[in-house]
Parts: sequence; C-alpha cells; structure tokens
Amino acid sequence: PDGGDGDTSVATKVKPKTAKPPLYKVMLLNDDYTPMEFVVMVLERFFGIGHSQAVEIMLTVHKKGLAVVGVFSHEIAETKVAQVMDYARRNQHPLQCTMEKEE
Ligand code: TYC
Repeated sequence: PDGGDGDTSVATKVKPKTAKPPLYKVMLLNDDYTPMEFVVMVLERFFGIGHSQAVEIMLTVHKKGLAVVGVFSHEIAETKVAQVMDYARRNQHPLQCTMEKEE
C-alpha cells in the first residue's frame, strides 16, 4: 500500500555526473627512412608492448601510414610523445609520434 496519498515512489539513486577526463590517442606515423627494428624497439621500450605485437603494430603503420599505439591521459600521452620524439631525434631518425583527443 502507498498509504493512500498517491505516493508510489521507489527510491532511486541519482548518481552525480563527474566529468571524465578526456583521453588521447598516441599515434605513430610512417616514413621511408626509420628502420623497422627501431620502430619495434620504440614500441617495446616506451609502450611496454611485447615483441610480436610490436612487430604487428609497426607493420600496420608501414602499410597504412599510421596506427594508434595506445590511449592515455593528456599528461601520459604528452610524455610518451616527447620520449619517442626525443629518442628518434637522438638516433637521427625522422620517426613522428603525435597525439589526438579521443572523441
Ligand atoms: N616505412 C619504414 C621502412 O620501410 C618502417 C617504418 C614503420 C617507419 C613504422 C616508421 O612509424 C613507422 N623502413
């Protein structure tokens, strides 16, 4: 019974919406000069990707022009991009790594 006052309400929880922090895709771009083994090493070293998956991702970039390597918070994505770009520059390879906000 609802006590005759017409109140048939059931308690429902209202979850306060908290803004989720945006995520960023980190991508590797293809070029004609960076050695394949170097790209594989970058994926292993800076992204903790295992050897066979690193080879797969490198080949995807080689064939398609780019691939998403991982999705991270803004700060982590920026760090990954900076690490890869710095490592490529120090080894005089033109490898490019960029980040893009995930929609
Ligand atoms: N295309 C390069 C080659 O043939 C290999 C390569 C792969 C370069 C992925 C960059 O992000 C890259 N040596």
